[in-house]
Amino acid sequence: MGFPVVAVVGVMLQAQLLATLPRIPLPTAAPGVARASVHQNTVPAGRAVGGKWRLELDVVESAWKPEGDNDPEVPILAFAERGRAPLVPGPLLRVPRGTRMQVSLRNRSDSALVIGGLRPGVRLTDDTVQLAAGATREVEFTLTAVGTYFYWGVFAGTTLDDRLWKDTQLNGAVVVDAPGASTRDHILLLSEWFLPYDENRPFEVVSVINGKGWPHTHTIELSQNDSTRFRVINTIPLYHPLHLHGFYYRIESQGTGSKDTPVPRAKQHLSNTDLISPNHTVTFSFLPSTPGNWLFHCHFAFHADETVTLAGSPRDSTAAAQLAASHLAHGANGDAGKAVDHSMRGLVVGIRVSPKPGYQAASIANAREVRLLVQSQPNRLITGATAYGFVLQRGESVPARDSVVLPGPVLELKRNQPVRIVVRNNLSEPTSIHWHGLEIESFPDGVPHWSGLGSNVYSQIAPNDSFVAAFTPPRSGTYPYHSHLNDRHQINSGLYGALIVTDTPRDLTRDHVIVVGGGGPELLKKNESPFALVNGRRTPAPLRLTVGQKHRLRIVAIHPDWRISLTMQNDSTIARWRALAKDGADLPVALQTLRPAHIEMGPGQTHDFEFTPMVPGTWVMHVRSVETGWYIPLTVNVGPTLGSTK
Ligand SMILES: [Cu+2]
Repeated sequence: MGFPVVAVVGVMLQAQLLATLPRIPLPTAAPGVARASVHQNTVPAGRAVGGKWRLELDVVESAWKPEGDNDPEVPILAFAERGRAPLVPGPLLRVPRGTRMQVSLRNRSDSALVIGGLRPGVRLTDDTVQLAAGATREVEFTLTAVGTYFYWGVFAGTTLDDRLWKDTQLNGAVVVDAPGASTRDHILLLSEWFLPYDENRPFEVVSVINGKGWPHTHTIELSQNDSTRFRVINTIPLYHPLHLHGFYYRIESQGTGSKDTPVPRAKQHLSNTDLISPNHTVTFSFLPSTPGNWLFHCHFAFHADETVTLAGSPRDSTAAAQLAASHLAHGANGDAGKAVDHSMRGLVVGIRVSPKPGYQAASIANAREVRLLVQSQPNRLITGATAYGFVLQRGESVPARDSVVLPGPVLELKRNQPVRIVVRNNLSEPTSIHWHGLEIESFPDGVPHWSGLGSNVYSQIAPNDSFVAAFTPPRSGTYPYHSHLNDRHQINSGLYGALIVTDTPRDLTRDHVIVVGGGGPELLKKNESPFALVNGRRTPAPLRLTVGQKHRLRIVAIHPDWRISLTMQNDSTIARWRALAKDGADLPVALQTLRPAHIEMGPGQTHDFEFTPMVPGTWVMHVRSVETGWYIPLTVNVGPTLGSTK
């Protein structure tokens, strides 16, 4: 299956049109409105009054700076405790289970609103409060269901999913604690301010965690080996594949916003990358066992890059005109590949783990050396674009400088065996490589200007320079490795592959790798790439299986822009496979179940399955983006037993 040429040309024409339209100035807040403050959900709002907990919430016109002091300020409606500054996110509602709540709501804006989410466990239709402009209402209820939730506001006549810029920050965390439970946790509320235009102009958007986008998000400070809990609330009407660097976590509960469901202990498994649905919550805990600087971030590249920043957005018509002129000068796609312009933005939080006294990093003695070259090959991809990719150097003979392998070669590492991966950058731009999911020291983790410990901070790999990533992989499993610099461009162009840690060498007749990744750079600065590859091709080579044998299928999802779905079927029959591992960690026995061969995955996730075909024949693994765009079938041929006469 290929892309119709017509569609590609259409998209390119659109790209040229878009580039000619200037951005227009952002809306500005009315003079004199209150400035919203941001906060980290550490101090519960309200006060005890006669055996009840009283909370007085106003909705006010406000001005908010979602990024730095010199970045744009935008108008919003915000929640404020009566008599106090408006807050993004709204004031924290946190009480013990059984608390009788008395909430006073006042709408000081000039728009009719609907407020909801204050009474978790109550049906949505019973849990909304109509609030006309200028109106005040009192509601009283008891909070009975332990968990993580959020309250919200929307313009009357619209729903949570309709919110655009003005009402998008009307969100506040709700946490109901079991009596005596620890409240030492971190509550992270994701929101976005989104302004689309009717004309063919780039939209304006900023995505934030607790009111700020990277690099202005609040850094979470942890102590080595001091276990912690995150409560994550997604008020954005989009999925996010959230990734924790360096550590595995266990999901303790998953919520819909109004209902929070604990995960039984036997079904809690280790993972490091999970999709959070729109308006859902997730609560997980982890042990930060290795000190240094780590990240928790969205693994959709365009939720953690220049797409989701207002920095540089025009604030007046002069700036808009200048920006339009520079766009024209660069052409439709002229600056997409310049890593020098790139920095992370949006849905990224830093985590700093302070070392225990006397901490010493494990020494990497007697390491095996692997030489990994980062190179490019012009005109290799469907668009005629340059492919970026990896190639392994074996022995003394140096691979051609314009050779790349798509996807990157499988890096085969042995558990507990130290390795020195010498990454040589033969690109004409900087790069950086992240070993996704490996529990290693921070310094080789590969986040430019962040990974490291104390003053020993890693930078990036300059053109013609090398970096030695030295570590000892502690766990056998399936992982991605990929660029962590200018991710959207570099990963879509091919800088990704599978890294497999084993105890014993793999039997390649029974152990198969399926890597789903990018197939070409985005065509427009703010749009996703419509191209994908399975095992480096749009028509991937068939897998060859043997009847009656157990086969391990290792699936790596590393397309930076899309959720993908994989379904293995034979006509209308869906195969059955046994789940073995997720994100490199073996599943608990209770989860190693036989199930239909269907899985949805976000970028950065891996899943291992065991498949035992019982009859010869042909299966097809249907690989597609969940949202739209592309479909790639992978044929799975099941041959007779070796030595069989039939
Ligand atoms: Cu995201």
